[in-house]
Amino acid sequence: MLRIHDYKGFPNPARIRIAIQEKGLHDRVSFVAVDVPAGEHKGAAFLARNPAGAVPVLELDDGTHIAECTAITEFLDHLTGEPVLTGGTARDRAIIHMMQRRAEAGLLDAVATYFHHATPGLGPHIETYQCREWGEKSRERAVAGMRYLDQVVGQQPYIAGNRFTMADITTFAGLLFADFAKIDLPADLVHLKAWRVRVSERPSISSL
Ligand SMILES: N[C@@H](CCC(=O)N[C@@H](CS)C(=O)NCC(=O)O)C(=O)O
Repeated sequence: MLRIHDYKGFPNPARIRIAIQEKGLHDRVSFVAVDVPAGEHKGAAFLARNPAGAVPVLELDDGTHIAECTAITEFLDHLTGEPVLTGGTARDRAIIHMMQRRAEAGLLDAVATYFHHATPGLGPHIETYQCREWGEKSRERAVAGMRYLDQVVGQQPYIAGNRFTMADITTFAGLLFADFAKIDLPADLVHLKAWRVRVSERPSISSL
């Protein structure tokens, strides 16, 4: 049995929950709740699993711990069936990783930086260093990221091409986090809005 240490409802954990559903792996995974709002992820026991102090973390039967959603998604995608989320050919894999990283750095992580630096974030017991200016700048970066991704899905059905992949999952989680942090999707980004409606209908996402 694989164990996922996470906190249900948070955006990065959502990435892995979507990947598990897409791959039909729900029967092979159990979830271990980490009390992130209480700061459990910054305690010694959790830091031994992931020194970055962040969820999700995948724990294998042999005790190996794998952090970072891209790495966990790679593992899950190769565990069973075709690697549909991370690509089968060198070209597809490269494009999916490139687009995933653009969505991650340009949207999801930018929203996270705004949330942790320019809002109360997870509270003073966790947000021990805040730089408001960098937080506000990151909000602008997140909106620029939305604009870029809107152009992308104006030209092709999904973020990395013609199929739903890990890059779509990262983008969806970025928009989820933007809602939570109260960064509105600008009204004129009609392509990204339509894409979001479409991917939200996937069982992996509608069942979140
Ligand atoms: N790059 C990491 C990001 C993980 C991350 O930041 N997770 C958030 C939850 S959405 C977290 O644990 N935050 C706790 C904190 O910032 O104190 C990944 O891909 O897994």
